Amino acid sequence: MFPGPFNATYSTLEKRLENYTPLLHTTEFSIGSAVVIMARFFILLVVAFFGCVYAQPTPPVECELPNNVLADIRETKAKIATLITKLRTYAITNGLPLPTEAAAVPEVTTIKTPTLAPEPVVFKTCKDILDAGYTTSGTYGIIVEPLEAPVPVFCDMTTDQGGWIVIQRRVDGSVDFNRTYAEYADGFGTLSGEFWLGNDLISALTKDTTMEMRIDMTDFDDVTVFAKYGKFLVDGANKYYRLNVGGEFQGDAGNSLSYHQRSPFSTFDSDNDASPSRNCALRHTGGWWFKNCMRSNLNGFYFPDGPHESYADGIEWSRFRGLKYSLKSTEMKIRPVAVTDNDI
Ligand SMILES: [Ca+2]
Repeated sequence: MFPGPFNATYSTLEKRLENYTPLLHTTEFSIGSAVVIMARFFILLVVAFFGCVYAQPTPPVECELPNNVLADIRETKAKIATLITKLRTYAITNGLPLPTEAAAVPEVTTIKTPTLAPEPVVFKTCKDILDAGYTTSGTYGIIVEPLEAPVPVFCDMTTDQGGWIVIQRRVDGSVDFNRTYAEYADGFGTLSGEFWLGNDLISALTKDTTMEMRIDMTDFDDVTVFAKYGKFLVDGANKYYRLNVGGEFQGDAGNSLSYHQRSPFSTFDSDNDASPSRNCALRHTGGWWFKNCMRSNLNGFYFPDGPHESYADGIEWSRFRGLKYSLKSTEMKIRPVAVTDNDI
C-alpha cells in the first residue's frame, strides 16, 4: 500500500494534500484527481505571487518569492509527481485502467423510445389465420372469449377463398350423431373426421362477430352443391341455441334452412320444437333446429347408400335430394362477414 500523508513543508499545501490522501487507499482515482491537486497548488502559487506584488508600497519594487518558499514549492511538485507515478504503478500492477486514461466523457446518445413488448398474436377466427399467411386447411387454435386457452378448430382454407371455421362434418358415418342435448352443447367427434363443434362454442363464435355460413354437401353420385347464408348466429344456452339465419342466400343446393329460422335447438332428450304433439328429434334423429318439424337436418342418421325407405331420418336437405335421401358428406362452416366499402 501507499505511505500515509506526505511530509510537505508548505503548510497550506500539506493540508490540501491531506485532503486527497484517501485517494491513496482507493482504486477510484484518475489522472484527473492528480491534475486537480496540481491545479490547486498553482492557484496557491499565483495567489502568493500577486499577494506579494500588491502588498508592496508604491513605487513597486521587484518582488521575488523567498528562496525557501520556492524550494518548498519545487519539493511539493516533485512529491505530486511521485504520487502520480505511484498511482500509475498501482494501476498497472492491479490491472486497472491507467490514470492517464481520463474518465471518458459520456457520449451523447439518442435515447431510444422504449419498445413495447410485442403483443402475442391472437387468432380469433380461421380468417385471421388465413390472413396471417397460413393457407393449408387443418386444425388450428383460436381464442374464443371468454375462454382463455386456445380452442382447436378445423379451418377450411381453400373453399370459396378460405378462412372458414368448420362447425360440422359428416363424411363416413363413423361418429354417432344421435346424441343428448348436453353432448350437442359440448360438441363431439374428431376434427379430422366427423364432428359437431358444439352449440356453446358456435354461439360464442357468432355472438359478437357477424358471421356468414356455408354448407357444402355431396350426394352418392358425387354431385357437390352448396348453400350460403349472409348472416348466421346461434343464441346462447338461455335461448336454447336458437337459430338466426338470414342475409343473402347463395348456392345451388336450394334453401332448406330458412324454414328453421328462430327455432331453438332440440334433441331426443330436449324437445324444444314447434310441434306440440311430436318430439321431432326423436322421430328424425340427431340434434337440429327442428320446427314442425323439418326441411333439413344434417345431423340425422348416416345411411351408407343414400336413398332410404324411411322418412326424413337421414342426413337431409330437401331442396337438394328430398327427404328420403341421406347425403354422402356435408360440411357446415362459418366465417366473419368481409367488410366492404359499403360498410365503412
Ligand atoms: Ca315437440
